[in-house]
Amino acid sequence: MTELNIVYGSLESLLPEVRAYVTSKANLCRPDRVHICDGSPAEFKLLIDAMERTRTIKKLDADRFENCWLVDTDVRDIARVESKTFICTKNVDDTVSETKYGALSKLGNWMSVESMDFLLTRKRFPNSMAGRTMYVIPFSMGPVGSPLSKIGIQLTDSAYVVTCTRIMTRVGKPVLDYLQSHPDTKFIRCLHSVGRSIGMMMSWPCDPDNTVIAHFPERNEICSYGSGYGGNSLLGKKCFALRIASTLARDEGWLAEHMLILGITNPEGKKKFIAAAFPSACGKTNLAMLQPTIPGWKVECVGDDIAWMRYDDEGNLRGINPEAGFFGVAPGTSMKTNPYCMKSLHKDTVFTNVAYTSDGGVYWEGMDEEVDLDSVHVTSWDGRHWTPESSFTAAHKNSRFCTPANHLETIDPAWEDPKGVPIAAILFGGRRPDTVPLVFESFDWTHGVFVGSSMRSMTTAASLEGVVKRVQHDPFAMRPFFGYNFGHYVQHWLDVGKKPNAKLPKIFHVNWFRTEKVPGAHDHNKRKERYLWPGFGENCRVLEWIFRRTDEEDVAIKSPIGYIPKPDALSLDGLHEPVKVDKLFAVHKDEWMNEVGKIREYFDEQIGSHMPKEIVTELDKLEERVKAM
Ligand code: O2Y
Ligand code: MN
Repeated sequence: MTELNIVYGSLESLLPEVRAYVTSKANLCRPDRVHICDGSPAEFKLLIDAMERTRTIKKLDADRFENCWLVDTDVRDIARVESKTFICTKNVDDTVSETKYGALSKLGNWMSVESMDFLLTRKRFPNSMAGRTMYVIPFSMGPVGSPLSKIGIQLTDSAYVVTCTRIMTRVGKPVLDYLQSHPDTKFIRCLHSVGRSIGMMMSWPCDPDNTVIAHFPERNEICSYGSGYGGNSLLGKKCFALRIASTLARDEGWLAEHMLILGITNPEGKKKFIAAAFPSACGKTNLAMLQPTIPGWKVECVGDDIAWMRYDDEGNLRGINPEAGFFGVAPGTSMKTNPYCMKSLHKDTVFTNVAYTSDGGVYWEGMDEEVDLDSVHVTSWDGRHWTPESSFTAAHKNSRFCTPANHLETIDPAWEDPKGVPIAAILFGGRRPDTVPLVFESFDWTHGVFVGSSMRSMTTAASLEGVVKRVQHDPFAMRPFFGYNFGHYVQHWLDVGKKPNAKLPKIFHVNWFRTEKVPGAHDHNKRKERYLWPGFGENCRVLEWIFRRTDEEDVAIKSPIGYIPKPDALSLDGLHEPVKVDKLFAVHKDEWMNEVGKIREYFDEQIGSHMPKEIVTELDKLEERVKAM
């Protein structure tokens, strides 16, 4: 045991249990220095200085961007790595469902606790922080002290990770003070190292060949080695707030979900809150920050990625956003698609892997109205001169902005309410070019759980491995984020619906991405497709129908897959272009027979006997209804 070289803060500010954790991991990783974070402006300056010394960070033009920064990562460290992400439990069944026909689980990777402990403590972490500073970040997921919040302690050797964690969570002194006054609080242990990279002056140290992200739900611990990027390294986000929290939620009777929360107010001033689950990079941030096109309606944002929901004493399901910032996908975000977001990105924001303009600004695909490409030079995220004619993209497809939630003009007044907000509706959604109508409502809670279980969506670039475009199963939009056996997770959702006195939210499915073929148009031998629905701000028309349904208004008719809007019930006044309502809501027998087959195959191969019978019955009932069409 060697004496720790504390260069900022004091060990005495930590509870004995936290101190013991810091000491034991420092002895394993051997940092040169230890910095205990307080979240102060002085600390921010130290972090920026450290990143400027290693040329990790670049300041953007101060006239247009107040305290905004650009970071480019190593080209091999640009997204979550699902194949290297593990849940480690005593029994394999606690993590993954029964698979058949020799299939590997697509709903999580399991490794034994012993094997992972051996790998981490003998191979990965020894000396991994040598030459660097270990930062100790006390952080709260959710408002400090809320009964719905949880606390973590992250140890990391990346100043970038500390800087982003200060935006994405509540860090430092308020958390330490809370722990001192509540010494029995359980905290989640989060260890992160960018790894034993060759050459200490590299601007983005990482160890991609040896990356591993391990979760130990039975001892509330996360260990991440080798990557400094996003979900791999900001451990409060996917690792804690989804994988570990979903397990805590199962044990404590609540829900930790990959969902945005928005507040919607009608012209009469009546307000409701909606939670919505979409797979990664499918427009959750845009929906959460939507600017309605129908007069008199208002949408405000509680959160854009994660929802923790729990019943209150009156049986209302109440949700909080456990985060304090947005780590959103940059490409595609523009004044057209998300004006409120764009306006909030001019202050206190860290951009990662977007392109740099010669006038000290940023650029990404979709920003063509905002940046005059004739008057600036653009350097791509990976350092190449870029023009609109280039054969490569200016920004990486998974490039991100990291920005504080409270800078958003439409942040909901209740976004930090420690009680959470009452959830009136839950939406599931995906990118489906065919088969799935713009919106449908489930018949009841059990049918809604089936709808969540059978979600499918086109792949996106949010994961390193998810680059080939195809429709894949993504149940509850949680495919990469389950902390335990998916069959047990579905059972937990069914149980949540059976709570006595529960005022259950209605469950819906939405699909903004249905297309039709453009007659006669061909592109490289492929038929061209166009969207049937304008999306973005116009999605408030769908939210309006959902709002009315939560008031039990008689604006729906039964279809074989669920309730859909009665003819004329969806408000279409003022749309710039007419929409083909018949095509948007068509339910085709052949497509749904195919859908039923795909779902059955997936349930059988991936979940087997772990799938609750009630859900298999829902699938049987869907098949009967479709056959009878
Ligand atoms: O690690 C990354 O590439 C970011 S992952 C991410 C970040 C913010 C919100 N959602 C996601 C996601 O993968 O769902
Ligand atoms: Mn996400």
